[in-house]
Amino acid sequence: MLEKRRYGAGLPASPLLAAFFTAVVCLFLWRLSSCPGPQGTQLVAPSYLLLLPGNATSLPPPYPMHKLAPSDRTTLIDVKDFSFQLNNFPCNGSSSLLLLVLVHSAPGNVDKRRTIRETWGRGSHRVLFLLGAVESPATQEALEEENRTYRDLVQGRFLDTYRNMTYKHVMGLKWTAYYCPGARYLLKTDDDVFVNSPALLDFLAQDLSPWGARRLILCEPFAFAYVKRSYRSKWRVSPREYPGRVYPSYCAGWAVLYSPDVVFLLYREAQRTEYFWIDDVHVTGTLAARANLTQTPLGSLVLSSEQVQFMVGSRDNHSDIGVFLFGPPNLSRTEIHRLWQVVQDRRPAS
Ligand SMILES: *[C@@H]1O[C@H](CO)[C@@H](O)[C@H](O)[C@H]1NC(C)=O
Ligand SMILES: *[C@@H]1O[C@H](CO)[C@@H](O)[C@H](O)[C@H]1NC(C)=O
Ligand SMILES: *[C@@H]1O[C@H](CO)[C@@H](O)[C@H](O)[C@H]1NC(C)=O
Ligand SMILES: *[C@@H]1O[C@H](CO)[C@@H](O)[C@H](O)[C@H]1NC(C)=O
Ligand SMILES: *[C@@H]1O[C@H](CO)[C@@H](O)[C@H](O)[C@H]1NC(C)=O
Ligand SMILES: *[C@@H]1O[C@H](CO)[C@@H](O)[C@H](O)[C@H]1NC(C)=O
Ligand SMILES: CC(=O)N[C@H]1CO[C@H](CO)[C@@H](O)[C@@H]1O
Repeated sequence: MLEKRRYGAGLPASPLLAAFFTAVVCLFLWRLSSCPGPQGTQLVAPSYLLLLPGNATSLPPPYPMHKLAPSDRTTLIDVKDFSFQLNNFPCNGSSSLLLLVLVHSAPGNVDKRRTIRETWGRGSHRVLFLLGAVESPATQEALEEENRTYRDLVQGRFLDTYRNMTYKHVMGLKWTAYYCPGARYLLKTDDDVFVNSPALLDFLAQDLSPWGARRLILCEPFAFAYVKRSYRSKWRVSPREYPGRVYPSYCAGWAVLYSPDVVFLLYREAQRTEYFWIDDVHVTGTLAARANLTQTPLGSLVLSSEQVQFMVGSRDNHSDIGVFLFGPPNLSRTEIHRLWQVVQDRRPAS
């Protein structure tokens, strides 16, 4: 049933197949005992599990909401009177959705949001933009207008500043747990990233599983990253904020794919863990470690900046570059439009 697909320079097929079968075996073992972790085997066992039709319904539900505190709904980490200023419910009324995408966006990035809506935001997946609060009433008025037009904004009552990004990330997990528990996969990304959404949907359904997964954090992991102590660094962290010298292994925040059980585990951990402002370190590193979760590398399913320049600079469809799922971060709107055009040209018209 797993069709062998060529991912160009991407993940080779055989480790994926191996991952798939190990996952199936693990799934059988899971209910009898616990699955062997990477430490228990010589092979690098995948840290995630894939679901099959028969298992999808027999496993414990990914969102045991009763395990959360009674005040959970109105709490966001240390904010005790949390609420959504703008909210939308695109998942109501459909019990299953393959992919939900939550895009971190700054309130002023109206053009970046428009670019995503015009390009990779289109398709059978759902895309929402996560925002914090703004101080200017005029900006808020503009956001409400944008919300009425596109119905894709989620705004929380915390100020949208870069030291508050962990609120945004955890708000995304909260939103998913409360308002979109049927989504099989959650992608967290940023508004300057290109997501090859048609290829990503194929990858989820054919190379992972259309019924979803468990314990999956798919991303570009960083291991042994030193805590920056230099006063010149934008990412300077004081010893009081983070006493350790090295961060736990964590994901580059611009493309992180979560399975639903992971969304819940990280959310629950976040709600009872002290705030730390570098959101990718905190959520995909510190909290993941506390929940015994490990990251799976995306490998070469990500385009390099050189490949983007090459694709943006010439006219053909670049079938030689092979399948990729993400462009790198910090892309301009022109680059995103061009990549979308390439992706459209490469796909057979349907
Ligand atoms: C969608 O469902 C949520 C809870 O599941 C509810 O709070 C919300 O009011 C619903 N919205 C609509 C528009 O149906
Ligand atoms: C945002 O848009 C949705 C959909 O049009 C609407 O139901 C909701 O009331 C809007 N929220 C605000 C605060 O304007
Ligand atoms: C967010 O950031 C601002 C300014 O950096 C700060 O004053 C505020 O306390 C932070 N937290 C929340 C919940 O808004
Ligand atoms: C994580 O694993 C350790 C050691 O195997 C165990 O003691 C701990 O209870 C686990 N924590 C969670 C949240 O599963
Ligand atoms: C992002 O791209 C701009 C030009 O498009 C460049 O000036 C800037 O240095 C880049 N930033 C990072 C962090 O790469
Ligand atoms: C892409 O270009 C190659 C060579 O120019 C061509 O053979 C191929 O059919 C094109 N693919 C699509 C989907 O247009
Ligand atoms: C534990 C469990 O539910 N296993 C099932 C997983 O799915 C396969 C295929 O549908 C079943 O044969 C197993 O019984």
